[in-house]
Amino acid sequence: MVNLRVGAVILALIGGSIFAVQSVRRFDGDARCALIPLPRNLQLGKGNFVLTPTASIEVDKRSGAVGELLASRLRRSTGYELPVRPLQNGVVPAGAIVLTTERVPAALGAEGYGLEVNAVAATIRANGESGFVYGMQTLLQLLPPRVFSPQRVTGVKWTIPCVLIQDQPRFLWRGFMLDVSRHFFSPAEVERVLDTMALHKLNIFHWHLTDDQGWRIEIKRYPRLTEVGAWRKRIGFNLDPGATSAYNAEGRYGGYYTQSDIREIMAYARVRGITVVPEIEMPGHSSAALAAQPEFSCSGGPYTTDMNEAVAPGVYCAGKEETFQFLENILAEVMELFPGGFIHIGGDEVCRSNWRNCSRCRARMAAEGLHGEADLQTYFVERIEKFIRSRGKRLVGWSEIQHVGLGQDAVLMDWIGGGVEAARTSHDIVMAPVDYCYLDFYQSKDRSREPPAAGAYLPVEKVYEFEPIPAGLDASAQAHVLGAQGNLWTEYVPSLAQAEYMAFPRLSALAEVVWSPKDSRDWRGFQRRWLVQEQRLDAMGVRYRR
Ligand code: TNX
Repeated sequence: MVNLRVGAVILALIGGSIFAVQSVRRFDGDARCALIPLPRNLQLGKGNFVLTPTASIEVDKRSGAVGELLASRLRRSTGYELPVRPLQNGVVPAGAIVLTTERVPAALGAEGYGLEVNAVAATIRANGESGFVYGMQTLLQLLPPRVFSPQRVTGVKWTIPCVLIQDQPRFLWRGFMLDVSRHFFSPAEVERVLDTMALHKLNIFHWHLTDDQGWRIEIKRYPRLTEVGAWRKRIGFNLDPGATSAYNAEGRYGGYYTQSDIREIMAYARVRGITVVPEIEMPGHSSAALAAQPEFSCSGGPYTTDMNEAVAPGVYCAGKEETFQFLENILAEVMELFPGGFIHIGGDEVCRSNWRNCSRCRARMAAEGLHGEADLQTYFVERIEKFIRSRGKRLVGWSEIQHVGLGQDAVLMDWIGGGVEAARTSHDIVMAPVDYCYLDFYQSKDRSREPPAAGAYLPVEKVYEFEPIPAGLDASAQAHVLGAQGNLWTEYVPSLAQAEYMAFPRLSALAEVVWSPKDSRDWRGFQRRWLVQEQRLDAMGVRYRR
């Protein structure tokens, strides 16, 4: 048993006499360590560590940035001005919080951390930045929930129970997707979303930046994409125009992120251990781009962003060479902004009927020996994939790219199937099946008591039951399951308040699914711990569903 062995190593290192050796499940009802997601191994000791205004945060080279982040978080709620300083010769001052790469148990890997809290000090050990980020989140969750308040809180004794934790995630890809096209969320709102992700040790923010109803990313070479494509006449989707404040001076609904907004958000994400995966939809879901640049469609337009259906007929012309030049120029700017390794190109729900009636598309099919529009879609995605690969990035695409002869590096994101087949042909996959991961679905069967949502029903208990590894995969195919993510499509989500209502508690349940060991899953325990998570979210001002 890996857990026991690592636990024993840590105990040997610090002399574990105050720790009763008991499993994590025995303690998950203890409000003092109601952690979400549940750590791999937790032992609760006797007594507390008390954080005082004279404490310090001791860091080494790899932990300086996280140390600063921790200091600023603690400053806001406790009012303590804790100095962040280099750990001197391993000497730990009494009352300190220590973040160190020294004596890290080997089994922890890149994202793991150890946390040892005793009456004298709280020590996080990790191999690198992400481990420190997760150790910090656990430390914060062990403090009274009001530590998450953005304002100073008085009258709270800032104690942490003595614990010994060894933790690391089950999956590499622990994602959340936000659709900012159907509804626009400001940079400040996106950063709040990143805060709630960080709280849950989620590490991939999939940013759905373009779709039929709005183009949200500034592209310097094609300014019309945002001048035209970022705006629509009205909010649409039969929603109350007062539900949002995202209007411009002419009263048009929408908005976009400048490249400098994006750089700021990227920095914000990076220190929180979050990789941002941008999505630029193609060849379908592209009405907003075509409203701005109709010359890249088959018919020449016109196209509009003003539509209330999730699926619209906006499709790039696959016959014109200029289309590919246009998309590659866009992707080149996107890759500059997003240093992470993944570029999502959508690929879902392509209305191919335009192609059937287009002489250029037919000429392309003839020239390339393609039999019909489905083959043309394959050609399209393969061509873009080659471009992305030539720039050293990995393409990610929705289920519909499954028939494409993709390079080995491409990743399939399964929403309606295709994952099993892709994993069997040694492609990495991310699971986001509609049955378990669609956070735009109703949370209650009694729709009259819920805000309007997408058609289906997905209660939190069902999300909690989700198993990301599809049945029937052998061990080598299982290794291709990078992880899973929750998707928040926003046709019916016009505000951050409602996005939070749709996301929580379901995203908290999913965070445990992707982080915690499969055999530690315990719905009753999760419900008890959720009551404490509610207090943390209250302190953060997050408007979750009770
Ligand atoms: C399908 S999931 C879509 C989205 C919609 C969503 C509504 C996917 C790849 N495409 O465009 O917003 O359903 O639930």
